Amino acid sequence: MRKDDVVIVTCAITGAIHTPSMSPYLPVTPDQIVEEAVKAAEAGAGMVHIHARDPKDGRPTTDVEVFRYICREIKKQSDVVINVTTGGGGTLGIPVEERAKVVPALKPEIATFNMGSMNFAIHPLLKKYKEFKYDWEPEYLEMTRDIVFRNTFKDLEALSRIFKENDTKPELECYDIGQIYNTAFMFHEGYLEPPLRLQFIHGILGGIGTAVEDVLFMKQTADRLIGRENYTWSLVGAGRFQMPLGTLAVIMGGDVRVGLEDSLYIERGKLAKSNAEQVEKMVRIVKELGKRPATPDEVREILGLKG
Ligand code: KMH
Ligand code: ZN
Repeated sequence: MRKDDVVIVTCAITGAIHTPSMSPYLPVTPDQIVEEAVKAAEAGAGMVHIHARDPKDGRPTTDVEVFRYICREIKKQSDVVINVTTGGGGTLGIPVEERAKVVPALKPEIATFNMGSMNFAIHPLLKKYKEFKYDWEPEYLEMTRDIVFRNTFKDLEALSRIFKENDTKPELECYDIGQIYNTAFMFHEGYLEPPLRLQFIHGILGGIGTAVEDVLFMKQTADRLIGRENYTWSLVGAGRFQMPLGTLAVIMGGDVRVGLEDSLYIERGKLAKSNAEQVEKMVRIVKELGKRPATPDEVREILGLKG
């Protein structure tokens, strides 16, 4: 039985949204990603969420060997739970088997499982950031105007098979209400086994917004369709909603994700100097609210990971 004063703080280290020119603190080489992950764990993150980037130019990649190196080096220094992405790098439009090949290759304890097709646009960042070090950066942002982040039911079925075969726990990423319905469908049809792990992602252009009502709507819909006893949940607030919505999630009894994947800032107008800085801030908030961050072993127990 989970203690209700314990909160899982996840740190998403680099992601595939931000590009190297946007912040000098965004880790892009494998060694930088490893170092940031280890420091985030030392600051109180019980889980780190990992994307890989091309060591040459920081472009997101699905190269399994880069993931293998990053995971191996983190494990040498920390027992933090490693959650790898199957969300895609390089282009969000690539087929699901390609995006998920890291699962059979590394058999991670937990990995992301995106719950539906949607627009997933980051091109508005082109207005904010005008100077780029690499040519791929503006092209990558522009591309998101015209691609669909594809996760059809056939894809979801394929993914659920891949996760089961490798005993990897799916973290079910829901960016909008319809994806809670998709999750409930997949659960009731037997593709997903309880206890489910959901993550509500608020503030991606193409998904649900960042109002308190939006969070309540996601949570209440999940309770109604899936059943409170069948899942645990975490929340991501994108951009400037990272800390406020994270705080709301902690108050509501959920878990929380921070990290430079989701926001480059520590406060309005001030870049975060590291992932650990954001973890420290969230851990301070968690403690102020009378709770504490879960250790990696508590994360394993709460989520039922293979360890
Ligand atoms: N980039 C986040 C909004 C994934 O990696 O598959 C969602 C995410 C999903 O982290
Ligand atoms: Zn991610």
